[in-house]
Amino acid sequence: MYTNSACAKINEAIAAFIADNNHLIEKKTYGNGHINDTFLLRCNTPENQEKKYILQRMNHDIFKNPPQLMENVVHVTTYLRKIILSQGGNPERETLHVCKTLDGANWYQDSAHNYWRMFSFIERSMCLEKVESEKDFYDSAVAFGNFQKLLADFPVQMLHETIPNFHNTASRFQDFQKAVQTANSARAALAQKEIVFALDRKKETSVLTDLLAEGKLPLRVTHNDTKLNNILFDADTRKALCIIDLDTVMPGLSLYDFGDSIRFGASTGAEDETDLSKVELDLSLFEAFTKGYLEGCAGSLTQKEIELLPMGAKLMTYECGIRFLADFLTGDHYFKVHREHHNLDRARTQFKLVADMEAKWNEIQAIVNKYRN
Ligand code: ADP
Ligand code: GN1
Ligand code: MG
Repeated sequence: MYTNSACAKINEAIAAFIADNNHLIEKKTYGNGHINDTFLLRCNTPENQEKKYILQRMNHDIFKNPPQLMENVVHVTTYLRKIILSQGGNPERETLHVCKTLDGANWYQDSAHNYWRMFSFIERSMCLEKVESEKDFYDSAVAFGNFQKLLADFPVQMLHETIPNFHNTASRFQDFQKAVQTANSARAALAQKEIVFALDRKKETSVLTDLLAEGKLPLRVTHNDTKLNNILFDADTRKALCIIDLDTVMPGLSLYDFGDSIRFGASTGAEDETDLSKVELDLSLFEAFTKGYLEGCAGSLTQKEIELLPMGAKLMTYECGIRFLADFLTGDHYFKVHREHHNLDRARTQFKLVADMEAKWNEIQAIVNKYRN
């Protein structure tokens, strides 16, 4: 069982990764991820140097097979490391480095069955929780596009599917319908308007998966969780530096990566903003990301993919909304929540954005058309 109190085992995990002659100066919770438990460790080495690490307890309720997940992460980072080196880059900063346990393994299972992993902390980097300038967002787009391009020849058969049907919106819709049927009635009453909004859009849920099945969209190796806080920026140059959170790197559609970035970064409000008047799609940010993503993919996207970028944005936003709402209706077991009705607030921002995308559909398409050919 994956429980919150299991972090009591953190010292056991630290001892599995860090040798006795390193002095632990500090450990603290870190970052704003919704899924794993992330800690920053500061150590003093025997040479009296400070070294930082990111220690994470992987959420094994969500990722059912953490050893397979770590196999993916090691394969992908080893592959990226070689390409980055061959291009004259610095792999220590431009991709994650998985630290081994003292026994030489890529992960550790503690006595309460929690799975842990450790990464070198990327120094002089920063993580943005919200877009602060068009340039930041453009840079993140180039980096996510480039990430996909770098993995274009990665041997797909080596990747495990860490969460099956992760961005299969039609299958997410079915899960959502089940959540509505089994919902806590008080919560369902609070979310009536949102439930109707979600059910009304059933028809569109299979648009992308149908095109994939018909062979009209190519399956690629994609990141699948391209929100802005899954990229580190160089604190000195403010350039996009390293794509992190590789837990869901799997075969997918380019539209998933494009769409998920838009839903998080091109919104004028935070993902959990409660004042919905502050939430809309910023067309300038949409344009900056579209331009950057196409540049990062460097001509590898097909005309069909480009044509469907608006649909990718809308469906990823809608999908995230129904996932938040389903979690709210069934008791908040998936996404970490920090206040009452947090997941409902999150679902509301996603649906507000979907509605705004629908209202601005012609403008969005015009922007994408501008960058076609
Ligand atoms: P989650 O899956 O819960 O979102 P992430 O892997 O995204 O977890 O990590 C959470 C946060 O920790 C990130 O948003 C980032 O701020 C920070 N982080 C993760 N890995 C590193 C790293 N190697 N160096 C520096 N910061 C990191
Ligand atoms: C989760 O792990 P994190 O916080 O980067 C989730 C994404 C959602 C996102 C919403 C494995 O991402 O799918 O889009 O929250 N990750 C997983 O903020 O479910
Ligand atoms: Mg993350």
